[in-house]
Amino acid sequence: MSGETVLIAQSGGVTRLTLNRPDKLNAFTLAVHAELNAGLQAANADPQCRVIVLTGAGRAFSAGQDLAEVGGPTDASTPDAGSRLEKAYNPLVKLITSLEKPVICAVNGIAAGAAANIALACDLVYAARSASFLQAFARIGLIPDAGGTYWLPRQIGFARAMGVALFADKVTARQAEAWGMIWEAVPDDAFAATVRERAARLAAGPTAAYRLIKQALRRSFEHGLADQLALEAALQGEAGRTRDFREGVAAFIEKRPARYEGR
Ligand code: T3D
Repeated sequence: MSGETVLIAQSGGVTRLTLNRPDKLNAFTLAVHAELNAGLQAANADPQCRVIVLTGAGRAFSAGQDLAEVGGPTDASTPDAGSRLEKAYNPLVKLITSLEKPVICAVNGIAAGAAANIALACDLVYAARSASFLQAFARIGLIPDAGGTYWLPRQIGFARAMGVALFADKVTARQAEAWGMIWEAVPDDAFAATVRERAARLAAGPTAAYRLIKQALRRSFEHGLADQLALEAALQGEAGRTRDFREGVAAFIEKRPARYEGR
């Protein structure tokens, strides 16, 4: 299943996709987009996959768009920045946010440019303490993209969003955690094991309910209270009809661990 630029491995209900251009800090090319897109779609459709982990090989998560692939501003043969977003980054962000399984982003090292915002589109972000997030765009005369202007004000507030976008300084993993931009900054020596343990824990959980939890939280951005309450009632109706709900209640009554099947 692995391609040249994205490695794919599956074990114990967890599908791991690793961006694999370590010598270029896993910068995104069109080939990376194509392989990542196909890998995510396959994982979403695969009944054996209950959790997806996205990470990077080597010392970086990713340095964002491969600037060598961009071409000069006068090179008429390369698509402009806006059309690259429409063709590659926007579909990727929409795909990640529509996946039915929990998506963990394991930020093993720097996440710069579009890659920082692709991380923010994932459901849970774990970062190694030595990792950082860099809205690198203003350093090269661009604006935050791949959802950055959407996630940042919602996650860290307007003042911090403006500061990180304009100054384009690194945000450390611990700062990102303290600001509510990510779920957890983990000491480097515990990072790999922590991500493995959290992914395994989710993979053994009621993954049908996770799909509905994701929908409820993601759609809350579009709704007022009345609409959100109605959505909760509809999705809870669905959750209440799953085998996992019956099993969860039975396990509670019988004082034993639940055995969830994800349906
Ligand atoms: O036009 C459009 O497509 C619009 C969409 C834009 C989306 C974006 O993501 S724009 C933002 C693009 N990313 C950046 O501007 C970040 C560029 N990289 C850096 O600023 C630095 O590399 C880092 C701060 C991330 C890390 O610095 P450092 O000192 O640890 O590593 P380095 O020495 O700069 O990089 C190591 C190698 O990776 C180096 O290659 P070499 O010289 O050893 O062969 C470097 O050129 C390469 N590399 C790093 N980032 C990129 C890259 N190669 C291509 N594209 C990159 N983005």
